[in-house]
Amino acid sequence: MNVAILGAGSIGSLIAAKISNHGDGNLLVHARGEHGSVIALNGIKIQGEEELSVSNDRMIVSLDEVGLYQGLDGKIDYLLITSKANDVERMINKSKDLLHADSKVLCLSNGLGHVEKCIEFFGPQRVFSASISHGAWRPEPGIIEWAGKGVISIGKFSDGPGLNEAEELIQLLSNCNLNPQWVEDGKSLIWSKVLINIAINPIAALIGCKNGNLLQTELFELCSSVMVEGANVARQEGVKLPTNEELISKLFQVIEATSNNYCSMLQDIKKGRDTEIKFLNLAIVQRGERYGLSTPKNHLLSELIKSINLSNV
Ligand code: KPL
Repeated sequence: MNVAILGAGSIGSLIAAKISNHGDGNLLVHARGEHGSVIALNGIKIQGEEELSVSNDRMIVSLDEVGLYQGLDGKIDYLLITSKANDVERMINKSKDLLHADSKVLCLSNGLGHVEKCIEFFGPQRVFSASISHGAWRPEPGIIEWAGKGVISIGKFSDGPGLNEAEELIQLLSNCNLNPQWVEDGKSLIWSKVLINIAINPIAALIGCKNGNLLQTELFELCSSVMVEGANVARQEGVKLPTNEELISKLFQVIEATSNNYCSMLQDIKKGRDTEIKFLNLAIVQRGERYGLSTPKNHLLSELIKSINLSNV
């Protein structure tokens, strides 16, 4: 089975290292910057939850600055897009020649709209919905800290492929100890992760705190109300969600479980990178407008985060 991972930052490199150790086919890893160059030269080192070093001859590394490797064109069975949300569309456009008629595509990036983009490009019969809750970050180029074990959820999106077509990949990810799970309702899978991200990321990023600080009563109430605005929009879109109380209790659990993390949006801001706000809170505001639903807290947070991005320029 041939796998391609496009946009291999922390999460993509973690998956790549594990697959290169267990897979029996070709593995194409497309990365960029210093991280990409170090992987191409030395392979990937994982630390934290597991210690693992894989050499560069276990995979084919291609660098974004040079161009996508073409030697596996038409031969990739599973394409995993793991880039930042802002780069998903570019990764999709790059990958068209990699696939064959039965290839399957998953996008593990944060935010709304990626599955729809993949479907538009690759066709509904080739696209799963997916999300990931493993925690990973990069202390140095080429080195991935696996900070917390989570799951990789793969789901059916509308009339897309079902469990049978995901089984081979689920087996591989399970051999890799990456805890894959199948979810029948792929739409609520995407939204459940988005609701967590809109509630935690911009607030922790603006305060500059670890996720755990958001458990203080007033901050947690703010996070919860941001989440409920998002849930109202999701329900208007016909997404089946648990009650608000259940969503809020899930939010509490996620903040507790990730209390020592600096969220991805804060890390982006610290590194002067674009944030994913456009695919998170701002996407909630825009979708809310379509239904005449006002989402004032998501709107304010979006404006504040956008202004940080602008002042970074
Ligand atoms: O997904 C995350 C992120 O930082 O993007 C959470 C769950 C908030 C963990 O930090």
